[in-house]
Amino acid sequence: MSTTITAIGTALSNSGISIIRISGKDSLNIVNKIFKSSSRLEPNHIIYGKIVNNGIFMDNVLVSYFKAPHSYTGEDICEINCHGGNEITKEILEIVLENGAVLAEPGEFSKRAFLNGKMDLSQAEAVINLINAKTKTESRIAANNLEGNLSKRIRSLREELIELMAKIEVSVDYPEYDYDEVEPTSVVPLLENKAREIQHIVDTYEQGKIIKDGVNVAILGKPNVGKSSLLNTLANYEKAIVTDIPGTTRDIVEETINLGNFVLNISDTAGIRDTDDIIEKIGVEKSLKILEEMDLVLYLINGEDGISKEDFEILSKIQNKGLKYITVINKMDKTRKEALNGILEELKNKGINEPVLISVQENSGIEELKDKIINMFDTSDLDYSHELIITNQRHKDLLKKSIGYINEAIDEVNKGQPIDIVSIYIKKASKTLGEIIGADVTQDVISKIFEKFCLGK
Ligand SMILES: Nc1nc2c(ncn2[C@@H]2O[C@H](COP(=O)(O)OP(=O)(O)OP(=O)(O)O)[C@@H](O)[C@H]2O)c(=O)[nH]1
Ligand SMILES: [Mg+2]
Repeated sequence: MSTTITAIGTALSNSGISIIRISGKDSLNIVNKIFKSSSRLEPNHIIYGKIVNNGIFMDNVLVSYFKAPHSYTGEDICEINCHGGNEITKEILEIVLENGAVLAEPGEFSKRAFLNGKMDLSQAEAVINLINAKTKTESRIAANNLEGNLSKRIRSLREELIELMAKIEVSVDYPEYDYDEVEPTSVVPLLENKAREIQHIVDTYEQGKIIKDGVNVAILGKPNVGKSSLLNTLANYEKAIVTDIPGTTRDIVEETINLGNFVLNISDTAGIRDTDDIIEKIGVEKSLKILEEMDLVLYLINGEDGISKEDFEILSKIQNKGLKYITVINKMDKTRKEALNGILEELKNKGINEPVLISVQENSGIEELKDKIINMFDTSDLDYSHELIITNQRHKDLLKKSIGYINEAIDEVNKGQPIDIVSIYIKKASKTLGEIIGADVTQDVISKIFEKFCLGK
């Protein structure tokens, strides 16, 4: 980290101020070459002056200075607050570059903060989550993790495993001393306990993901059952084309709405049927393919036409994938009572969830449908200011991997293996937990994480 980096830290648009950040050992030198003021720059101070380049006055600015190691990156940092015009901001950045700084890569300030021990990896990831947060809840969770809530838990879990390993190693490596050899079965309760605690954190991911990304929901069903009509009603405007011609929707139509305290990412799909029309066929294939990414499927049946073999085929596909789904019977305004009873009976016999009855045309049953979705995914009773919630897939995957190793350690005990074999898996579990906070990560992982940051952070 011998270079001094710079980037614009604010969004480039006309605004009150823009900030150009400079980090590295030459920060102060560079600024002193272009900044003229009646006062001297002191650490932790911000002073007023002007940027002058080759004798030309450029802008009135405020410059702050943070001396290493007491700064965001742990290096010397200067920040120039200039007027927030696109041109002047870019010009000052150019001048800083001409005077010896190099352009920072996305996330490089935070990467340096991590490498200099100013924050751990999960905290750095919380920074990007805070920047990208779309809801208040998401911001609170990111802020908690930035404060180190996740780090603290991971550290304490890891320390307990390391302590156990130390006890085992002492008893194995120094038998001449009077340490009792650790009996393999004696470590099982602690391991089981840790696996449970980690699983508890993993379980928060489902809610965390909903808070962060919303609920992905697909409206599926045969052609002409009213899928696009339902999308339009939920969205409150005519997003998708609706006609009485089966096969109207060809490609996936997406819309995002707020429901309860989360976001619904709705995909209206092409009605599923066997067709020779090549474009419609591709649409039908897409409808089935997107199931992979869905948290919920609304399966629509046209009550007027009744339920068919194809409906059951698709419903059983949804069930086999273990997806959450709601069966919806639409066009209740046109559905006769006996026909409805027949459909209800058939659904019951096939073990399919009890349907919600709606008529998009008459706007009936829609609120009931919404309530049902809210109840399925509601996170309002979540105490996110106290509870630890994870929203990063990387964290979830590593936590699950560490549970896997703990379970392997328990298996070795059950197989009657000696304690030093058991210890190998405990070590792997602790190493895996370490990757979450960046204690045991490769350069590749670090680069991948910081690439996702924006420029200037
Ligand atoms: N009577 C009645 N007609 C409805 C209702 N909902 C939708 N329709 C009509 O059914 C027809 C088909 O509606 P769409 O929303 O285009 O159906 P779709 O499922 O998207 O059809 P595809 O895109 O072809 O798969 C249109 O003429 C709608 O006006 C309803 O609740 N009652
Ligand atoms: Mg449609």
